[in-house]
Amino acid sequence: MFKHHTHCRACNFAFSAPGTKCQPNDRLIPVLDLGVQPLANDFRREDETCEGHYPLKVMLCPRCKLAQLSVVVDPKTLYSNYAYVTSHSQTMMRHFDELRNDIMVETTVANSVLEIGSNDGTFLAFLKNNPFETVLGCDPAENLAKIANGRGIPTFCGLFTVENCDCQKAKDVVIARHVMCHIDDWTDFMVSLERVTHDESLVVIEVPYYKDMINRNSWDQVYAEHLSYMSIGAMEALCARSSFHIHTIKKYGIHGGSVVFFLRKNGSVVKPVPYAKDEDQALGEWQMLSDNKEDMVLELKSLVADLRTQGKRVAAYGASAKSTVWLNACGFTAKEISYICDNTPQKQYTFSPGSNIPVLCEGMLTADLPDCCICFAWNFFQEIQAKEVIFNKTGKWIVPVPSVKVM
Ligand code: DWN
Repeated sequence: MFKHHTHCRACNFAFSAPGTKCQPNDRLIPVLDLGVQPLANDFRREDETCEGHYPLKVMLCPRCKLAQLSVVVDPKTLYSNYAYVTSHSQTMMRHFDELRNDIMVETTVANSVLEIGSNDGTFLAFLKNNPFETVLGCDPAENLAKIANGRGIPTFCGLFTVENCDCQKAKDVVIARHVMCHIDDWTDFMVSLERVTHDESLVVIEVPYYKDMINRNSWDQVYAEHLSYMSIGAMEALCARSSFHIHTIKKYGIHGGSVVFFLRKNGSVVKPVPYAKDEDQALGEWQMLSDNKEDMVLELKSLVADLRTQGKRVAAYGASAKSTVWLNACGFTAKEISYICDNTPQKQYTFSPGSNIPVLCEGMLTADLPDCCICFAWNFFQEIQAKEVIFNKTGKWIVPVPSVKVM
């Protein structure tokens, strides 16, 4: 199930849905089109049916320049039983440490924390008694909320909405890591934030930064979960119609480049810290990304075809959401890519959405030693390469982002 997106979720600019009569400037501007694709995390076992395919098109708001998908897939379809689990990698733990330190720089009041989109509670477990006494999670994935509650991280299983958060007490810190861009109704989101915060609360919103996507050619972060591709201007437009303002901004390398917006309530005694604004070249940047996407898909297809002609065996590493986007954009199946190695139990012994390439455990790479391996978890490549010492001796890595490269 999906619906057509008809209002910019940042500045609320009303534009006409496809097929209706409208003036040229009141329509979202199409900037990147990946055709029709399966849901990026719809990893299913042999006897399970997939959720189907959906349009994957990025449009740009002509007013605030927020890039956003043309359709919205029902969140219950996407998240009730979710395959993505927060990484336990050293890369992620270093990021948690840096983010926790930056939160503590911005606030002295840190007894209670709510995390929206808390997944299996990994980040909250990191923050518990370090320094937060009270932690609470909120996540719509029943399978992940069960894990979090089982490990002693109290987690409300449901979407973060006004209706669901009324019962919550105000928290000193509210964190939303890589969840805001998954949310359709930002007006409801900001009102919900107001309900769960007090006058001096700190809100910490981490999202992929669209300029890092442009600079790293990471068009593979476009999939049905990512309804919006955040810019500083879009957050400013949203805050302008809310009771929050941007206190400060910090950028991080995690997930291919992310930005954290530290928000505070209007009227807070803490004064905002000046930050650099986006230069507005969004239309040209997205059009360049779209052109680069075409070239990169052709490059990977022709590289894999050449390797197969030479009789080489090609596998992949990291059954990421990004891998699903690549595999479907290239039209690969198990004929081209034998399997994908992955350390997520929820994904192992399933099949990649659309390509039906089997997902196997990490150990398969050393056991099988293919000639080449495409790392679709390119954002963790250094850490992955460092641990796959046997494969490094005999095989070749292919890293597809920011450009298709044989390492
Ligand atoms: O917004 C989102 C981002 C934050 O994470 C979610 N919508 C979905 C998800 O995107 P992703 O699936 O592209 O995320 P990752 O974390 O880049 O995926 C990495 C994949 O690689 C995971 O399936 C785990 C796997 N992996 C592995 O097998 N061995 C990762 C590491 C570091 C490893 O050592």
